[in-house]
Amino acid sequence: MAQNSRRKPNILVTGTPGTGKTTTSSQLAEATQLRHINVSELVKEKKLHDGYDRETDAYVINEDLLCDEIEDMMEEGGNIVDYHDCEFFPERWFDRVVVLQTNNTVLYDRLKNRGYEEAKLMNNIECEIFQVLLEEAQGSYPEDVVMALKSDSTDDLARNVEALTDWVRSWCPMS
Ligand code: DAT
Repeated sequence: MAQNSRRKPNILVTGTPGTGKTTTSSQLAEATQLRHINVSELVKEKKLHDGYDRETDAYVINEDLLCDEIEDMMEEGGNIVDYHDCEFFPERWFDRVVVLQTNNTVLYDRLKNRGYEEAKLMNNIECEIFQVLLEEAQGSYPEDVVMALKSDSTDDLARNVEALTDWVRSWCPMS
C-alpha cells in the first residue's frame, strides 16, 4: 500500500529511555484517538523476542516478528509507535518521526528513580549526550519527517502534545 493511501498518519515517538516517549504517546493518543503501540510492552506480551539478556537487562527484540505483528495496523494508519530504536522499521511506515530529548541532569534523575543500576544509567546518559537517537532517525528517515522536541518539563510535555495534536488534525492523506 502506498504511503499516501493511509487515511490517518503514523507517528514514531523515539528517544533515549526516560525522555518521555510513553507519557507523550499516551497523552497524544488520548487527544487524537490514534492507537498507541508501546513496543516494549507488545514485545513482552506477544513474546516477540529471542529471550532476556541479563547484561543489558532487557529482552532481545525479534525485529522481524515485531514488524510482522504490527504491519497491518501500520498499513491501515493511525498509529503512534513508542520505542527507543528507530532504524529497523520500514521507512514508508511513518509520516512523522519525533525524537524526544532531555537535559542530562533531568534524565539522570528520571532513570535513577526508575531504579536503573549505574552502568545502564550511564550508557543511557551517554546515548543522550551523543544524540544517538537523533542521528539514527536522521539516517533512517527523510529530513522533513524527523523532528527533535525538548522534553525536560511538564510544560514541554504539554507543548509537544499540543503541537503534535495540531499536526495530526491538519494532516492530509494526499500530502
Ligand atoms: P520513556 O517512555 O521515554 O522511557 P516515560 O514516558 O516512561 O519515558 O517517562 C519517564 C518518567 O519521566 C516518567 O516518570 C514520566 C516523566 N516524564 C516524562 N516526560 C516528562 C516531561 N516532559 N516532563 C516531566 N516529566 C516527564
